[in-house]
Amino acid sequence: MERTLILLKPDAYQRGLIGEIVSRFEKKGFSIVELEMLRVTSELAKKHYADHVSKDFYPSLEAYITSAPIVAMVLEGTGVIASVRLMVGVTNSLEAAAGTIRGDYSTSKQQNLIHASDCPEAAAREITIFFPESKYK
Ligand code: 3AN
Repeated sequence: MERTLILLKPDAYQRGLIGEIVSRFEKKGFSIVELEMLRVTSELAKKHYADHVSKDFYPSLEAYITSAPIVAMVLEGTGVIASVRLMVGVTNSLEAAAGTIRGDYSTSKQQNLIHASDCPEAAAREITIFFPESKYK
């Protein structure tokens, strides 16, 4: 069974959208197999965003992701990685289609509410970072 890592980022927490977003995935029919609220540290941010650490937007990305609690979860289901990416919408929320999470609830490219793994290799890497003890790695 395929799995993906989801992060509901600080703006989702601060805007009271955690329940709304979790509910979309439950109604779609995916299973939540791990779920935890945590505060991302600078060290954890650098691990998760290893591909972005050298980019000019990284300092503000780290400041954002460490600014308030997040909710990390692992969703399971057939085709869950690609399907969740469709439900999330493209990175720039202004361009995200209506009906997607970013398209419906965000106007920002950086404060875009949610992260979802983009391929099986990323999912395995990211699940290990956020749930090192998980049997679903
Ligand atoms: P996605 O989350 O859509 O997979 P990635 O992995 O390319 O997007 O980027 C990770 C995160 O970095 C994004 N969710 C966003 O918060 C931030 N980000 C990406 N590109 C930019 C950019 N050009 N300017 C500011 N923030 C960015």
